Amino acid sequence: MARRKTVADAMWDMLAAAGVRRCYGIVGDALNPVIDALRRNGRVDFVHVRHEEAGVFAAVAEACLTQSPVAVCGTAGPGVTHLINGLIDARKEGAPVIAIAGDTPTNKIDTGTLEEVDPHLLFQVPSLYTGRLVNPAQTRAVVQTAIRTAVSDGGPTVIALPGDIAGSEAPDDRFETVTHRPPVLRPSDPDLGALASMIDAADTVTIFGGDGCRDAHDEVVALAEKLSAPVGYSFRGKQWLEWGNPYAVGMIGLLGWGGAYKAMQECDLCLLLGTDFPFTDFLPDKPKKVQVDRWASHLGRRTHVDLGLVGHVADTVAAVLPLVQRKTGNAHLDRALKETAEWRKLIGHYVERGPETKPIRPEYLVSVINEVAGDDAAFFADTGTACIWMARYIDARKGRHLFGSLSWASMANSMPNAMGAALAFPGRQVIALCGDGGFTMLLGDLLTIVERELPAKLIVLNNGGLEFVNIEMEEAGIEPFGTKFRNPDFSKVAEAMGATGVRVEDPADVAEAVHHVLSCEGPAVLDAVVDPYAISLPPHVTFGMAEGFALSLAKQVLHGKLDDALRTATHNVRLL
Ligand SMILES: Cc1ncc(C[n+]2csc(CCOP(=O)(O)OP(=O)(O)O)c2C)c(N)n1
Ligand SMILES: [Mg+2]
Repeated sequence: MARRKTVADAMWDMLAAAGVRRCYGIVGDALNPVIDALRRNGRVDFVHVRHEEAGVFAAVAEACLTQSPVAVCGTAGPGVTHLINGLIDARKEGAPVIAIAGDTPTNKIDTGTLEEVDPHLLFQVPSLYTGRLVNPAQTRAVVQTAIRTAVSDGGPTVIALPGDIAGSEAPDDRFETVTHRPPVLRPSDPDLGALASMIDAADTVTIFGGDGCRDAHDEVVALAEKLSAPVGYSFRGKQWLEWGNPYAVGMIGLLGWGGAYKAMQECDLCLLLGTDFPFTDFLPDKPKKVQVDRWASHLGRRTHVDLGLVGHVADTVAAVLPLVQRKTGNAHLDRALKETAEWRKLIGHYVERGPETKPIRPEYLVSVINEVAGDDAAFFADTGTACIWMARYIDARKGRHLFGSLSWASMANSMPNAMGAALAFPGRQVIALCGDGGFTMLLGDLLTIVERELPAKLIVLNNGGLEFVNIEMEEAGIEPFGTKFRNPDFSKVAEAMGATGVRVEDPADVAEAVHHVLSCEGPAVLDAVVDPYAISLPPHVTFGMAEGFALSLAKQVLHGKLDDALRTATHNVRLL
């Protein structure tokens, strides 16, 4: 007699039909019938991770890079609580991650039984939708809602599934799901007219773009060309707007560089395209501002806007482009481009002097990686100083991806992010810039990378401490405390775990070590012993905070005086 479908079978049918190709997690108790059904289904690859959180970071990267939903799982109680940090990251990154949370057997719910936790309460913070599947009759509705919400609203959803329900017979139903392409989304004609009038009325326009420019490169560059408008970008916007764009003028914020900050302050009209940039002190007050975003809730929440429009950036810019007049003056654009070129030269100091500067400067290391890496490499940065080096020294190119825990800013994201990317894009070069604190936090999952023979290249910025926090403390006038630790030789750890391990301590060996690690087969760890006193700034220092310190680096960098800042930093004097 043919085997009857279980609830878990039906769930996997629907998830696979929705494009789920992988499920990361750890099995056990309530999830056993779920994993049994996954095995029978055969269309979803189960990636057994060593820590559920690593599985979610991998899923977040995979989901964001592929724009397809990815599943994770954790089993009742502690297994599901391990998912939480990663799921909040998914929420902040807008990643369609569907969590299958093993739940208490239905005959024990609300009795305080072993490992019991209320999924509605637990997932309240990260999840866009939590369905507790306690009756097989709910199957299609709960799974369908979890899929559609994750994909269309861009974020994590949860299916809480007790083992007894997962293994019970599915009802007669059609367990299919339909997928759709993103709809065209642009403002109404009168609003487009208002946007065109504002653009025409402005002598100088600056564009600032974020992640919403993902599919809008050509449209934004065409608009910049017609308006002679400099184009600045957020960290997320960098990968979509920096390459193939003669109008690109860098980033704002404390990771910022180039002419973007001034160009935004000193224009008549600032167009904020697909950005929810949270560091409000860097957004301009003086010019008129228009914001275009796919999400209405983003409009006007970071800064006042004179016009806020709901739309995809590509659709909206394509629609307004024929309506606006070409601008003739180039002075505004030329100023911003000149300032950007000067910044590039300035931050090149670190690189030029790098080969003879001991200890190894992370700026030099990362710029060598930038040169050696391919045009389609996917880069990941841990929260910490790695983000700064990626923002400044890794060039966005057409085929590259730059990714991190950019809004949740969790540590330990980059190695598992790289794992997710390596699984999703076999053969692609995948490089993680790991903090030594971040790397050791989820180190166990190097074993997963090794087991899967994934060619992820893990660059450990071995600075012997939580350098980012060190700098925060120094900036705040607090004596750094609790930020230093002792590291093992990570190349030996890597070798013991089955990966290639290389350690580099002398700047003269950096180029060879990077070449070797990036070109060897399989997983590799480069243990790079770097200068712990490299300049880096916490992203959340505000103008107010920075201005509290007479010689603060932050203040000087905020005012575009990186060269002065370097001179006042004793550890950097030798670079000048
Ligand atoms: C899970 C988590 N814990 C703590 C923090 C606060 N935090 C932000 S950066 C950082 C230091 C990171 O150290 P490391 O990974 O060594 O990178 P480094 O800054 O030294 O390059 C800490 C503790 C965080 N963001 N996430
Ligand atoms: Mg560190």
